[in-house]
Amino acid sequence: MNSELLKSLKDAAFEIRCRTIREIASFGSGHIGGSMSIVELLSYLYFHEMDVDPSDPGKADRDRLVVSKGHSGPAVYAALSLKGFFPESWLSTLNQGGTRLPSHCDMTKTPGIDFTGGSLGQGLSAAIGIALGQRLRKMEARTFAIIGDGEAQEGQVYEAAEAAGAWGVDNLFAFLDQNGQQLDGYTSDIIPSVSTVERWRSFGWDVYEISGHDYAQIEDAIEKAKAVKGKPHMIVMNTIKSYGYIPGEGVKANHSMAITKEGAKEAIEALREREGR
Ligand SMILES: Cc1ncc(C[n+]2csc(CCOP(=O)(O)OP(=O)(O)O)c2C)c(N)n1
Ligand SMILES: [Mg+2]
Repeated sequence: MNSELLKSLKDAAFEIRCRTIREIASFGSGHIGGSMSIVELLSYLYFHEMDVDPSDPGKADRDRLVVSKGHSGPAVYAALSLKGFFPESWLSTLNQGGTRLPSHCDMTKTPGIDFTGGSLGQGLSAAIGIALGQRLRKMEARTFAIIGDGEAQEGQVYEAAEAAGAWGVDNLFAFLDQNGQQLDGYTSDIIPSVSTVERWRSFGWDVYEISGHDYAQIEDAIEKAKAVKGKPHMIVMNTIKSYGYIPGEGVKANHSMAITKEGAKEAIEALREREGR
């Protein structure tokens, strides 16, 4: 990856993280863990990979992003505001009465959101339908989807996996946020699972395993995946839940946390210091 692009993506990620922390603090609590673990991916998709236009969010042949783990809304909204889909000031209304930014992503409320999440397990199925629709209409557009590793302990995900593999839905690029935790504990304590890579391969997918916090690895996996035809693509991202909200890193059950306005300032300063900004 060229150094100019890398710098611009790192700057975007830092800004998305700051906005996410402040946004959650404006409500007082929220889903910080699974928001922070996908920030590198969101910045890569919105600021490099995806063909989306903030001035025309409903454009029919745009790329789509299904954030199936819809509780990561705060980070998605931070990214959309930075991209220009709506003003940054909306972020301080997160989850409050009358807001256009509910705690879980809702495509009927927020410009730029392509899927209504909240009930886990369904997004990959929806993403397959969207990708097939693009294919039927002979569009160049792609569908991207983000699912959680706790979410991937639900059966519907594997019905979707099997169907997409069988149908060779190669304009579908899915990302598994393998942050090791679900709502109140470690995924391995809840269901110790077999290798995710082998599992997805067995369903006929084109599979990669990377660090989800490393832009060069994200780029490499997506570029390789784009060259593979006839199979859906799964990029398993090893991530740290709450990455960049330092008080939550390494904490068990850091899924949803209370953050005060003062705490937000301190957390942003700590991140600034760690990143040498
Ligand atoms: C069908 C369904 N069951 C349970 C929940 C409650 N719930 C919300 S988030 C969550 C944990 C999700 O874990 P994971 O998919 O790993 O998300 P992440 O770690 O990325 O936050 C659960 C169980 C839900 N939203 N939907
Ligand atoms: Mg998880």
